[in-house]
Amino acid sequence: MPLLEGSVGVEDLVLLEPLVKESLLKNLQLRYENKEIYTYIGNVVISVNPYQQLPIYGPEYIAKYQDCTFYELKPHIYALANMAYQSLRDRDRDQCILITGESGSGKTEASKLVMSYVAAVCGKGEQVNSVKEQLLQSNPVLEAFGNAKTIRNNNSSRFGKYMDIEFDFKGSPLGGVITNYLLEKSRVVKQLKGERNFHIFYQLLAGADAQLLKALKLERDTTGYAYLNQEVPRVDGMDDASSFSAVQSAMAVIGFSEEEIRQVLEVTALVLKLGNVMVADEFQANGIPASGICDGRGVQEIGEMVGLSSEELERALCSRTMETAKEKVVTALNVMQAQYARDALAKNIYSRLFNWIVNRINDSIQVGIGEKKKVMGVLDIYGFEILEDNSFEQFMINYCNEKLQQVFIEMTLKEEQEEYKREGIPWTKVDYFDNGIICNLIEQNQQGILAMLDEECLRPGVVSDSTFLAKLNQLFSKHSHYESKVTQNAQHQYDHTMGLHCFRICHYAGKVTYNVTSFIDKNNDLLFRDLSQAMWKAQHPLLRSLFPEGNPKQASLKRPPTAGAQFKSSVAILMKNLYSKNPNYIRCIKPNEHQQQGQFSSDLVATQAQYLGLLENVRVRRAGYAYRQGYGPFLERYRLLSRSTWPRWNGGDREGVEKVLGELSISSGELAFGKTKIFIRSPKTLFYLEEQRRLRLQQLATLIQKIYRGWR
Ligand code: AD9
Ligand code: MG
Repeated sequence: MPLLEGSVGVEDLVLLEPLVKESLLKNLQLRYENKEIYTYIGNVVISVNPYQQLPIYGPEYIAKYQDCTFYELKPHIYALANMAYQSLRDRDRDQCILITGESGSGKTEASKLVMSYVAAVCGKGEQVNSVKEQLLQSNPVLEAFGNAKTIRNNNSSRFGKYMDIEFDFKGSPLGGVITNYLLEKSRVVKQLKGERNFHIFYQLLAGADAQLLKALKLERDTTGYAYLNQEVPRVDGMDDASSFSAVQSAMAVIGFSEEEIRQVLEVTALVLKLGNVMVADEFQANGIPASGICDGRGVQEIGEMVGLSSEELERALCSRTMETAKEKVVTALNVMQAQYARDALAKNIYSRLFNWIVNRINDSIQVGIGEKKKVMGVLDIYGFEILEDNSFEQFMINYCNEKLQQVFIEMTLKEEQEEYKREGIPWTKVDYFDNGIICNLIEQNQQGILAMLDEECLRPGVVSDSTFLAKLNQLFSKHSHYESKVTQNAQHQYDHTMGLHCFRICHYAGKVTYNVTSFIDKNNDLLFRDLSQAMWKAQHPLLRSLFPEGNPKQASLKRPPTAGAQFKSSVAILMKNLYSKNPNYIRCIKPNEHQQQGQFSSDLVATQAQYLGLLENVRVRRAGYAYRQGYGPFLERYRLLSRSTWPRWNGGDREGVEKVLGELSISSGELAFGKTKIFIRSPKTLFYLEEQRRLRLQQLATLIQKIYRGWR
């Protein structure tokens, strides 16, 4: 039980004295500098990204953690994975592992550590191994299509991921299901300075052999592609060519046929080629400036590749058909509109391809209905975001984090409560900040911000981001968690730092100002019907299947749900799923902005500690009893403190613990004797015990030395 080691800080923040922000940061820093990247808050693991390979992973460490209980060894993700897996296998409790933190903090690496740990310890045999391989190989495929280099992380996941791993009653893996959230599709057509498009584009160009490139009508050189940022064709330490062969073999292991892999690559190539389709004023129709396609060869190549006439594609990209009950009106798009249409098409093809890949993986790893299952869910999802300019995407991400915080508080308290109940100890209610009010502000049916946004999107008449904001201002001006430039009431001072197009939410993690520009557009997420119909006409089976609404027979006038509504319902499903399981938390922290080992920026960590609610977490955990331990291990550690139990004790563990604590005259309010565990209220008592133990060990050492000298 190495909980208290002076030189590297406390291993469990529950034992921190005094419990303030500064000491929490100092403790994490001290540990980080000693390459102790993991720290507990009870059974929550805090992980600080080391940005270097530490020798604490692999089979030898897995074996060590496999044989131990949670607090026996140093804090580690393996300890958490082990506890979750054992509880699933032996106590039949479904588990979920929630990994949060900001970009680059190490969430995806943590999720892979959990998966590799579980794969190493669960089940054996040919069939089981092939399931494990499929589950593990889903990572390189999803990372190729869903990750990209950003300024914050060279391998940043641009989507949220939840994966259920399913086991049989013996704890052997049967398969799994992956759910993905909000792929950042705008990246397909535009990247910030210093960033790249999704890895797969570069991998394909670097890794495809000459024959494949020729078949896809691609050039190896990335400079020829408008959608690929010309500044950063390569990422340090990343080998695109070898990743490409790894992705192809991973797809094969999962069960993609050669034909399917070919079609996926064709659609990927199609997106790249679409970016090169130049739209410009080429002809004037009836004196109105209209767009035409300059690069006829590109369109023709695309057409040939996917079995679509170039005229059809050109028409879809450059005009728009408005249908009323009586007539069809075709209008030509101007250059800007046509470019917008082209980019919208590219984004849609890519994000639908990504969804298709996730579904295809699920087809392979899915477990048959009716098989008895135990489930471990792993959630690797974007953390709370405050950027310089926060838009619709940040609003969605922060909403999701608000919900996760709600789960966290409720489940942590519930878990505490259940443990006390199990142990027969009275439970006293804990006061905590309930963020339900913020969740409601965002999601409440017919009344929340998302509902207002949908209402604006569906309302006939002139609708704009400004009318949406006006509506919010009118409805929420008195809400304690809503602010804007025009809401001036007793609580809010007139704020000069906030733009006129902004509103601000006081999230549990801090205030975030959102710019409403393009909220309506992003929420609508509509693709011109001309484009979906053209895609559906393509002969290419995969491309065609991505646009079912393009089938004129199926086209209904009912519009698809908005992006906000879809996200809200997928978050609701996720929450329901999480609530049905026993939660385990990994909180990831990024120590510096430079992806550098050894650097610990206190300011940066302080902000994250606040977003992650670490202090609150410790507070909740300490609200009842800060520390608990089974009678056996507790007695083993402290029995040397009592003459009754040292050097020999023949009674039961609980009686032994009672003897030890009784002799030390610890006040009875500090202790609670549960059915299997002793509970200690404040860390000070534990420190006192540790100090007594240290003194006693010194005494014993001196005694032994004396005896030894006497012998000599
Ligand atoms: V993002 O929100 O997807 O942009 P993540 O997922 O939080 O982000 P990621 O796991 O990708 O971060 O970690 C970023 C990089 O940090 C990795 O590519 C590794 O180079 C590095 N990293 C993270 N965790 C570890 C670790 N335990 N050991 C060594 C690590 N390196
Ligand atoms: Mg990630």
